[in-house]
Amino acid sequence: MKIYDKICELTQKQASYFCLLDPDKVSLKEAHQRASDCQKYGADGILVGGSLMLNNRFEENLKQIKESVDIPVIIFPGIFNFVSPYADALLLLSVISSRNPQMLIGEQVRAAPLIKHYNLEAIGTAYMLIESGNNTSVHFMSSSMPIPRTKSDIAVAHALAGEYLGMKILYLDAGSGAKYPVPDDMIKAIRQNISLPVILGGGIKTPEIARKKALAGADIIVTGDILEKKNDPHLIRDFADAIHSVKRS
Ligand code: 1GP
Repeated sequence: MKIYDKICELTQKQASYFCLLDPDKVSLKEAHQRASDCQKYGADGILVGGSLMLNNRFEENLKQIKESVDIPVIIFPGIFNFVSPYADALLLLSVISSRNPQMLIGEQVRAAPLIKHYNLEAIGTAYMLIESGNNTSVHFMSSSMPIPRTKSDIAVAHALAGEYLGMKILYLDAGSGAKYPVPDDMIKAIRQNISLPVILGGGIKTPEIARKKALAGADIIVTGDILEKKNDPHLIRDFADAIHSVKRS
């Protein structure tokens, strides 16, 4: 079964929880334990990636993560140096909130031949960056202006464009370590207008906030930064339980 189909199946029943592991922040020694904890404590999938690549551990790290779990391991590329065969799939992001051609199509053209070479499942993803109250790495690295947090109408227009362009998933991101996550009313407005699965991340600091975002209509909630800061695997369980309590049917 394709990972995309698994995601659709999973999110039709209840909201889902993905952990983000950034190879720049996870040492090779830690990779196995961190990934196993994600699965053991209830995550439905693992995203691997970040805005930069500060060392050459990415591929080895990804391989260890993949070998440690049965849940989907999906590359979440800040830049497309992150293409590797040691994953179940890759989110082929186009930063549709940007007007920077490199992030809209340039990076994807660089990545496409390797994706083909590795026969990797690429999931076309409409990625929208939302104002977060601080300057996150992805804001800076993508040289793009985020959508203002009070402008749900602009966000809906972008989301509709992503759906009409045939993208398969929408990723709403305030950026890793965001001061404020994507607002509930923006999520609700998008949910009322599009049918694509919605992934939401950036600045989700507590299970209660995660649950609220799922209730507002996000299908998959992602946490990265808070897990690194707290370094407590039981927090994964708390996030998973809070998110899974939001049923869809
Ligand atoms: C960042 O959406 C992810 O792109 C996760 O954000 O690291 O703030 O949880 P955090």
